[in-house]
Amino acid sequence: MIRTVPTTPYPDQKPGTSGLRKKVPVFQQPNYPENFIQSVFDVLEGFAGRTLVVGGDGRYLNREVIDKAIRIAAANGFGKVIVGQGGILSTPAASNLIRKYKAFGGLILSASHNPGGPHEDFGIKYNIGNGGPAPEKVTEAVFARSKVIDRYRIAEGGTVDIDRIGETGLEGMAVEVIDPVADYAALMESLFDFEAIRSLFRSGFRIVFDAMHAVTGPYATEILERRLGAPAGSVRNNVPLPDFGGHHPDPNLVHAKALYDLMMSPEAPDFGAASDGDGDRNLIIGRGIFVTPSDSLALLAANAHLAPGYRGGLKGVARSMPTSAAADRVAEKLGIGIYETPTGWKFFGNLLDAGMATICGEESAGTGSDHVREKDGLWAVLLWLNILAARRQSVAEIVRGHWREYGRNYYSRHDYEEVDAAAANGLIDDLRGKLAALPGLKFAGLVVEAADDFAYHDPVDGSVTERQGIRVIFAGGSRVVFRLSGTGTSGATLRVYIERYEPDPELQGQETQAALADLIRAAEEIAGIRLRTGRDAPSVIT
Ligand code: VG1
Ligand code: CO
Repeated sequence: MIRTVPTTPYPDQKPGTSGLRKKVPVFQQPNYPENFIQSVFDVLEGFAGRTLVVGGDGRYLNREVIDKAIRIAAANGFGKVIVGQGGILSTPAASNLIRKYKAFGGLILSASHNPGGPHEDFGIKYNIGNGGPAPEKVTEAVFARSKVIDRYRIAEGGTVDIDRIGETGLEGMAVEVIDPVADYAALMESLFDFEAIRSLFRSGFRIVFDAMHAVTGPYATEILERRLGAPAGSVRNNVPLPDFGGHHPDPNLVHAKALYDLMMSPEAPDFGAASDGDGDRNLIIGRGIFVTPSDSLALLAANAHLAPGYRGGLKGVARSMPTSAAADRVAEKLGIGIYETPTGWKFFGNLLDAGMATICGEESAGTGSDHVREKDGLWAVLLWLNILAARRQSVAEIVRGHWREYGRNYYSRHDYEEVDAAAANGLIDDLRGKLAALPGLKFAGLVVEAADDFAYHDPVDGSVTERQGIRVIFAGGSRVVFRLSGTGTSGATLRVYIERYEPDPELQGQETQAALADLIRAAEEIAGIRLRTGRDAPSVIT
């Protein structure tokens, strides 16, 4: 039976950098997910009879919200829902399904790298027909709608069994439960030289992939162990758990420390990698060497032609503004376009659709290409493996060779998490207010050459997105960027991004924080972080 249920709006359903993210108890309020999902459908047009892809990263609330989403979709007139078995779909796999089956769009349930469980985070994101996150004009419309919504429609009664593969129905809508891995694995086989990677493993090459008890477990086990022949046990923590085993499924040097320590030890395998809650991020560590995501983007762009899917070369490279300029030098050498976008994958969508960029990346451990419209953790791991299989050099040799050729961009991000929101906003507002006065001033002995608040002019649709981060630029391309996170769920998170270019191979072997020490002091002098946040040190350094 289809019912129209009266409801009252919640004022806080504003989608952030990637969708609506809140604590689980917030999502457990009466009608909270219903309001948001109905608000999404209310602003969309033309989906009657069309397909919706639904799936999530398996975190706490995943099943409940999937059941609601299917019922609300049926009541609103979708023709079909495609859902991953058990409610599981990684973010890139969902993007692929939307594209492959020409769905109208998809709902992805995840809070990505944020922790899960009854007191942790949950999230809902709407993706459009190109497979990518909805652009700002859609998310803004959803937010506006959520503030006035007064009813939602839902199909009640009947069961929706998301555990049995096959097609059933609900109030005239088809519900197809599919294997979450099969289509994605096939896509990867079409892009990479699986035979070359198999022979790399046969030669004794060893990998450890940490799925962090998140969504990539089943994907990595199928692809790395079953199809590529990595020894059983190469994929660790491979069972998705609703609370990720109590850890943050964030593949960085803090939350994937066990992997990092292994890779720095005498027992290190050749290659270490990890992915996040929803499978769109990647961490790459060679034996004895961590590869920064910004460097990884540059390296993948420089070597992508070694993989069959990119043999014809790249159309262009795009990176988010805070990502280091390492990729710019590769694009310059290849003679292809380089684009600088605001933080968040949704800004790459137009460039990918228009055929202006092939590979995109963010400093936050996200890389991907035009094969889907999301960043893709396992894709990055497989491209690395394909490159290693073709070059038969170690990760360290490849990285150091890259620095010698292009120069090294020392890079680090300092996060101050859960700081007082008013203090964080005040810090950014004050910086904004004094931008014009900064050029020519000296901080920690470094002279400011330019300062601005990044604004993006989309070259495809002409839209302008302002206030995307304060950039303070010093001589030689060194810079410090300040911005506030759009994905945190408590207080505010201040991110400070620090970068310095070093062309001289003799000076490329320094420890990162030491190499950036002057810039780190300059950032403190410019923004007064300690005084304003009351913090002596960042909560996370990556
Ligand atoms: C962070 C990252 C950003 C990324 C976003 C979503 O956003 O900095 O680069 O796109 O998370 O990643 P913010 O606003 O907190 O800095 V995920 O893995 O949530 O999809
Ligand atoms: Co993610």
